[in-house]
Amino acid sequence: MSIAPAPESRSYQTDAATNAVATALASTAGTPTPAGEADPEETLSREQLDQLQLTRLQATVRHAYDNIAAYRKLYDAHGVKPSDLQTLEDLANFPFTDKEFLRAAYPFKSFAVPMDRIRRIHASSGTTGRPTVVGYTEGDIDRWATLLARCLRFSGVRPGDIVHNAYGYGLFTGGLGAHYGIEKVGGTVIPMSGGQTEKQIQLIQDFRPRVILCTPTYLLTLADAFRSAGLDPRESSLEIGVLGAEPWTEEMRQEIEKAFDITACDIYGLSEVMGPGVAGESAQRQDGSTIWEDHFRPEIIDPITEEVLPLGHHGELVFTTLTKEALPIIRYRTHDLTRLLPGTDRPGHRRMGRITGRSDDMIILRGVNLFPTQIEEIALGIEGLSPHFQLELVRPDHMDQMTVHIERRPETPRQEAEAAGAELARQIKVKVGCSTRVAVAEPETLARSSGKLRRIYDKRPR
Ligand code: DLL
Repeated sequence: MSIAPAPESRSYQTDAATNAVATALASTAGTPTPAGEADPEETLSREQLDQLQLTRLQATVRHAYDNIAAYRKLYDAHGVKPSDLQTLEDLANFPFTDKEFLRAAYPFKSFAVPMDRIRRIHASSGTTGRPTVVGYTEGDIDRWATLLARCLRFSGVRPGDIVHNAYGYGLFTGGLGAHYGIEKVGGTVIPMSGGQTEKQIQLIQDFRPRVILCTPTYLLTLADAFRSAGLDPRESSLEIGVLGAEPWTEEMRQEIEKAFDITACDIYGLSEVMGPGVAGESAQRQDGSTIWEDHFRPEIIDPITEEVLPLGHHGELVFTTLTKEALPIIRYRTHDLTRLLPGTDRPGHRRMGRITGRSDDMIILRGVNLFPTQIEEIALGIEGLSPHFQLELVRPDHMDQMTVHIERRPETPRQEAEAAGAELARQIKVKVGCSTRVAVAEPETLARSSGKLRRIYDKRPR
């Protein structure tokens, strides 16, 4: 592994304008909130949020332009400047950014503050090439913990709760991001991290946490491990799961809730924008994650034409951060496909629908577009099939073929499971529009993951 060169020495703006930005951002550091109550900014009306967003957006764009060479270059090339941002709608005139934009600034050139103000680094692995590096100031870390605490509270977590944190610790934002939020909400954190499944079971039995944080697929792995140990997961102390980091369906929520007899809520986020806690779900409503719009401005765009789409339309989620000091990110293309919905429990803040997939996870099979969540949804509606499946793609004789490898449920006899597999193939053909093979596998034979699960094994020649 190569050692990154020291960042070039750069000068950072310290004029009155930037000081004003710092003051505007600093004023957002977390205000302690009594148990169960909303932060004052959580209850702002849409009009108040629009006003707040505009002020923070103007400060963020100015901050990025003044302190990050890549933004200055991008905006100069596009002929836009911070002062062009007079209304929220003006944001649409600014160019998008993406993973490549951040990678080109590897490792630290995307930071808008001097290195001595960076308190923490995380990185998202990516499957190839350089990781995407993200950095946080002390204020960023504090705001992150506040938002995470907000999500946890929204999902029913209370001060005094013991919280088993099985998101991976390390460069991944899940573990540490959740950790500080649990402390901030007044909970007791068990910093378990991912993996060591048997140990997880032992600690859940002994420490009796009320809440668990992990990916939805890992919670299913834990359910199986409980049963293998002769224990009933429904008898565990767990009452709430705050689950995210990978796409999951309503059918999966029901599967998990039934397995553990818990309330399962969604939590969404991505490293480039902050980490977990960009949006969280109300335990009362379970109607999709509410985006914390005092800190993030979401947009939905058509991924092909890049046109901004109205509320309710399905497309690619784009985020602009409003209070980030170290790594302001403007119009960042997440590749996550979903739609924006009006606010409910927090009426001013919009919600997001479930992520149906990532545009880079879309399988194109003989011209038909397909996402693993579609298979999950169909499979979980068929008795005898488990939620453990993988999609294998091959191309013999220049013809794409997909096989769904799916485990039967342990209590379902082989013959019945085969019939269920044939039913799965039939329903995929009817609902998705493509022919697939289904291979029914024995229980606990397909790969499990302690974090984000890989569903797609694409073996087609590039
Ligand atoms: O996965 C942050 C996170 C950690 C979120 C723990 C929730 C819980 P990244 O590794 O950068 O960050 O991956 C971000 O994961 O763009 C989505 O594709 C996916 N993702 C995250 N949360 C959800 C969710 C973390 N609730 C990428 N539903 C995102 C669906 C999700 N997909």
